Amino acid sequence: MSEGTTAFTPRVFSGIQPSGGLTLGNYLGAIKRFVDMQGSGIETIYCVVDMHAITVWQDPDALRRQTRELTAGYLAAGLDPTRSILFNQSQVPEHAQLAWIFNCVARLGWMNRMTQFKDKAGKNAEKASLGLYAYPALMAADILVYHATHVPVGEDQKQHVELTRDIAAKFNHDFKTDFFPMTAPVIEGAATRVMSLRDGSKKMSKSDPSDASRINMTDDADAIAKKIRKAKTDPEPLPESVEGLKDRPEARNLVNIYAALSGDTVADVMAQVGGKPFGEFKPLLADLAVEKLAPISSEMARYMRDPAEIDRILKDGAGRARAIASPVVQKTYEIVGMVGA
Ligand code: AQP
Repeated sequence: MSEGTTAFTPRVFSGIQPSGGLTLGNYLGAIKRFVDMQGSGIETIYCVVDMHAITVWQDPDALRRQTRELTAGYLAAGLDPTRSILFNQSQVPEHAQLAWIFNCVARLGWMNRMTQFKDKAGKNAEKASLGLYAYPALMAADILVYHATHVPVGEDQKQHVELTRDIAAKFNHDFKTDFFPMTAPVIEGAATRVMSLRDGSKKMSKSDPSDASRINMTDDADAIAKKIRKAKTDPEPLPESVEGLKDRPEARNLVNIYAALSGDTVADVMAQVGGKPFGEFKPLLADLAVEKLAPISSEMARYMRDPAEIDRILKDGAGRARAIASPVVQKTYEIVGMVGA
């Protein structure tokens, strides 16, 4: 990890929205890397960002279930709540407190450039919630309320982490301070952008209306094999080398998924499977996906049978998170000039 502000103690923060079931994209682009960072000797803080999830409509019962299911996914994939701080955002009100300050720092012009808002609001932006528009300022608060120096994310979140740096820089400049760090996005590995199985130009997403477009972490072996068998591809066999994947988005996506699941480089994978027809490659990929995902999904199911234990873990994590976040908000209020801070 590099590029983060050196004057600050390295600290990792990241989060996932409980806006649906977890996908293979969330696992490979985020959770698997969160787990890897847990052993790096740096403090790691991971969040279920429920306040982000409600920027689009969430049924309350579904939100409760998805929050616990995402927590179960974190735990089943290997996050250890004694080594990482694991909590849900709404239990730490300092995120919302700092977000308001950042709403007053961020400029409308910056927010208007956020591509995720444009994608999610679609043609009907007038009907989108104000929260969806302000989402990146809340994300900046999530990160900076812990003075996090590094944020592991998928490619799609890069622009939001850059905005976080802009907000920190403007705050520091306006108030003549160096209170907030310049956080670095950490976007690494073969699966920083896992694409839809139905359309190689769209990212795999939990809110895609087509279930066939994604592998869910709760899918059983049959469903995984079927979705991979039906994944859209072109009619040619796999190319012989990595360069041959360049203009073949669907083939490249499946090879990237294989590499991320196996832990091999894309070049190694191509050395093993280059030239094979999809009829041979897809069953290999399906077997690997089942081998890697089945133990996680059965662990998730085990955690979900004890929701009280999940809630206890989240509450404990929230207490530890607040111990870091509260002094940061107090100091921010003091810098801004709030009386009583
Ligand atoms: N397809 C993906 N490939 C790689 N990484 C991905 N991530 C999401 N999709 C992919 C990464 O997962 C983390 C959590 O994302 P999120 O749930 O907070 O929001 P998102 O990026 O909007 O994810 P989804 O699945 O597409 O959710 P919805 O459908 O609700 O919008 C992030 O690090 C993200 O980069």
